[in-house]
Amino acid sequence: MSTPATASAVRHDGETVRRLYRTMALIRQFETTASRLMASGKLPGSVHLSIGQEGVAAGICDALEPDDFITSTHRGHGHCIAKGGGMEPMMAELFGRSGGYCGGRSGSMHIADPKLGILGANAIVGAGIPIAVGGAFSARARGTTQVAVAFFGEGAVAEGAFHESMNIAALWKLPVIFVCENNGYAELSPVSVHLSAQDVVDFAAPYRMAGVQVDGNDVLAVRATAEEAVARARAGEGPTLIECRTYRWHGHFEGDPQRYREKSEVAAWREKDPLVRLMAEVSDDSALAADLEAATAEARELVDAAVRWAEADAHPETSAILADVYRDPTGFEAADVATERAR
Ligand SMILES: Cc1ncc(C[n+]2csc(CCOP(=O)(O)OP(=O)(O)O)c2C)c(N)n1
Repeated sequence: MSTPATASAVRHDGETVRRLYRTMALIRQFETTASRLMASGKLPGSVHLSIGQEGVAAGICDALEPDDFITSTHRGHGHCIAKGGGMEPMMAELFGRSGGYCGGRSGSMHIADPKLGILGANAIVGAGIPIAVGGAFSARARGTTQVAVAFFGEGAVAEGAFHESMNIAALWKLPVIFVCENNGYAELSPVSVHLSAQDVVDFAAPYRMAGVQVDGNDVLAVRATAEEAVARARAGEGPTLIECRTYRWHGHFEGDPQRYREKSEVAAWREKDPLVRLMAEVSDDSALAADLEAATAEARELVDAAVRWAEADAHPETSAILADVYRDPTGFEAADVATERAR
């Protein structure tokens, strides 16, 4: 696995370390709280948590600009938070309340906020990948410097959408970054039984694109890898496939009895906690370490406040159930053309 040279530079940049840790702490706190709420029966539907994988979302999104795009998965809270998602609308969406990002109609797996460049989490495995390629194509067509990131698990690598997207993105040198969070399992199946290649990064070569495998629990290495991929994309040099090796501490979904893996395996990965690791990296700088401790307390307060906000929020009206599903075709073309021209 490679550790880009710039990782060591970032290691000494206190502001970047603070930002990365703060993002990871927010994700950890948000999801730990979601787990507790789910267990106590307060959340409807189902949630899939990324606890243990925070280094990927934080490291990749930190290298992006606010108007860059991301697409996400059924395990997408971390990606949305790292791209700037607010605690209150995120939490309200999990509660199914009207102040949620999608008016309480999407639940955990479909959070979207186009204003933040979040083109949507997606419960269909692999479905976000071509959407990110579309975002990159639109950036090219509009002449902007935006890049698009597709987050997906290694389970999506077995889908046709992944290969079609890789092919066209490489052929057209689109500004897109394919970020595979390889956590070793697709639902209950280990990689060894569902994927021909054990290293997802091996799929970069046949599509003639840059490929990097990185330790996903080393947020500084992820950040540095992302920076290089973003620079490549913005320079018109085409896409990059980044395989981040990581692990989810919780089951595939909350309540999953997890009979498919050994407790010792989970315990070994918990030892590689990305937050503890970053904290250890800066332990010789007591002021910085104290700031990181404070970020944990701050994250707890923000998430607790978001829970109170969401619980007090109203349920959506039943009559709003089809809102934003169908677009009124009246005046569609004229309005769209005017918007595009005004850009
Ligand atoms: C097209 C499609 N096939 C199957 C499923 C059922 N399913 C939901 S999550 C999942 C596993 C996904 O694994 P991976 O992409 O590795 O992501 P992870 O859960 O590990 O984050 C499957 C098969 C689905 N949602 N969509």
